[in-house]
Order: sequence, then C-alpha cells, then structure tokens
Amino acid sequence: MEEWCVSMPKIELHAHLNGSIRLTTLLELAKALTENQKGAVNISQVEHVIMKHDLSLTEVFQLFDLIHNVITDHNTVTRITKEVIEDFASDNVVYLELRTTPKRNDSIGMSKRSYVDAVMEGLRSVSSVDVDFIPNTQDSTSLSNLPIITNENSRKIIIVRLILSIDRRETTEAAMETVKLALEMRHLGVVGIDLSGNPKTGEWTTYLPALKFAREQGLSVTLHCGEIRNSKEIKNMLEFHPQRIGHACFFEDEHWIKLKSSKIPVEICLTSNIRTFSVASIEVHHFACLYKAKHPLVLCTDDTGVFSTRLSKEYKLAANSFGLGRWEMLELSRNAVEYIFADNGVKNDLRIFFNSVANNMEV
Ligand code: 6MZ
Repeated sequence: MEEWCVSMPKIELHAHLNGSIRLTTLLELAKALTENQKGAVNISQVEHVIMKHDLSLTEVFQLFDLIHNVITDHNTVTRITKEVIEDFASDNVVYLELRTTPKRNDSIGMSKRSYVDAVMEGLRSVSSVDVDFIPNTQDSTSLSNLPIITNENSRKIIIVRLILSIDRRETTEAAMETVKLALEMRHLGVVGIDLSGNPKTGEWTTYLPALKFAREQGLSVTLHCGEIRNSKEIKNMLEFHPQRIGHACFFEDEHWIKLKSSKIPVEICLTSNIRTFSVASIEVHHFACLYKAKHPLVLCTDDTGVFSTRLSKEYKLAANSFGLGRWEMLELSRNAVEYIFADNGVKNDLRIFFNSVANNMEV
C-alpha cells in the first residue's frame, strides 16, 4: 500500500511554499544567520519548535514568523522553491499548485514582484525533473509527450502553477496589489488567489474588494475557510462561492448543507488538521462524511515541512483510516483534475494521462 501511495500519480492543490521548506534547510539557514540577523531569531527556539510534534494553530503561526525571519533574500526564496518542487516530484506529484504570499521587504530591495520572480527562478532552476510552468499557447503540456505512463526509467515531469496568497494581516490595498500582480503574471503560470494566514487575525471582508476583482478578471479563488469556529464568516465565505475552499473543519449543520448543495471542492489536509487540533482525531475527520457523500474533495499536504508530511503519506493515512483501496485512491487523485485552476489544455492532458494509468492498472 505504501509503495502504491508513493508510485501513483498525484495532484497537489494546497501547498504553501514556505511551509513546505525542508527542515534540514530551515535549520541550516537559521544557523547561518549573521550575528546581526540573529537578533530576530533564537536558534535554540527554532530547534525546539521544529522538533515539537504537535503544534497548536497559534504555535504554527509563530513558526511561520520564524521561517519568514530566516528566509531573508531572493536567493533563498529561489533555493526553497527549487527544493520544494524536487520533493513533490520525487513523491510522484504530476500537477502542483504551489501557493505563496508575495512579500515586500524594502530593506533588502524586495518587492512583491521581485519575490515572485525569485520563485519563478526556482522553478526554472530545477534540473532533476522537467518542470512545466509556463502556460503553453498550443494548449498542451509536456505530459502530452509521455508515451503512456511514466515508469522508473522515464524522466519525471511535473506541471506547476502558482497561486498568490493574501495574508489576513494585510490591508485591502496590499491585497489588491497582490491580485494585480497575479493578473500581470498570468502568462507566467499564475492561476489564482488564496486567502490564508492566521484565521484568528483580521476580518475576511477586508479582502472582499480584492477577491471580487480577482474573480471579475477571471482568476480562480480559494479561501481558507472554517479553520476556527466562526459561523458568520464560514456562511459568508460559502455565499461568495469561491472555486475551492481549504480545511472546512469547524462547519456546523447549516454550513454542511450549503457546502454540499454548492459542490465547492474542499482541499483536505488531514495531518495538518490533526496536528493543529482543528479536528479531534482522524476517526472523526470530515473527510469520511464528504467522501461518502461523493462531495468534490482533494487530499493535500498544507505544509510538508511544518507538519513533516508528504502527499503519499496523506493518501496512506486516508487509506488506513477510511479503508480506501488502490483503485479508490487513484480515483480520488484522478477526480482532482476537475478542480485544478489551470486551463482546459492542462486538464485534458491530465485526464488522458490518468486514463492511461487507470487502464494500465486494470490489465
Ligand atoms: C492558514 C496558512 C496555513 O505564503 O510564506 N499558511 N494559513 N492556515 C494554515 N494552516 C496551518 N499554513 C500556511 O507560506 C507560509 C504562509 O502560508 C500561510 C500563512 O500565511 C503562512 O505564513 P508562504 O509561502
């Protein structure tokens, strides 16, 4: 089962770039900080937090602040992006929507644009696998070059698209800047906008003008929804009808009814939800109920570094906890093709690709 979870092709739609940092890289970067830079970071604290198994949601956001203090320049952003892509590809993720919050840091001459350029540079610098990240005018991806299915000897291909995140600490203007940047960078593979950040911070309505503008301009929108108990926000978010939502942990009956009738796909992050105590245990996770109801779902990692997970581990956890077999897992992965934000050319190539994998499996 474990082998199948790794080898089957997978789709990842909810992965935060900096939360997916390799822990070895994080420690290395923290240790390499100059005395000046160290002011903001206490190394022993870094080690302690990284090694801690269960982190409350509050501690997780403290860890993000720490990670952001360590990632101080464009080169580091590029390096982390490269490593994250390599890690997803080695786990046989064939399509990845990577999300990140564009950051401005005047002291080092970093603008939101130059931050995303550094991410792009990371995509370009991967050499161990083929990375397809620029939308193709011919409506096809490098996947269409694959004869049938990948085998151990064929070179790996990963399609990557970017989602730009708005952090709940930002202002309306800063959010609008991110949306404009996403529009400017569409031809470079930016496909959507995400609202994330500490759910205990800010009001999501602050970002409504930017989110509505994104939608009007044809960008897809995904919202972190129901990571904490906030009935009114959940209701209003569902009424906004984003293309997808993430988490959906603290839903009440009226929210489930609304969600199910809306058919909004849910990005499910099992390990993240359990480790942050957003869901009491895997046995009571809402995955089971949504899966049974055939609601659109996709298994995701959230933050592979912070939660020490991989997408194959999430599939294995789902398989062990909810009794899914190899075929059900492949179907789960294949269904996710329908919820991606990339264009129809990519969707078609992925459909063909997954069909060939499924046909091969039946033989
Ligand atoms: C909400 C999260 C998150 O954008 O710097 N982020 N927001 N809930 C979560 N669940 C635990 N996990 C990550 O990646 C890190 C940022 O992603 C968001 C937070 O804003 C975090 O600072 P980037 O690449």
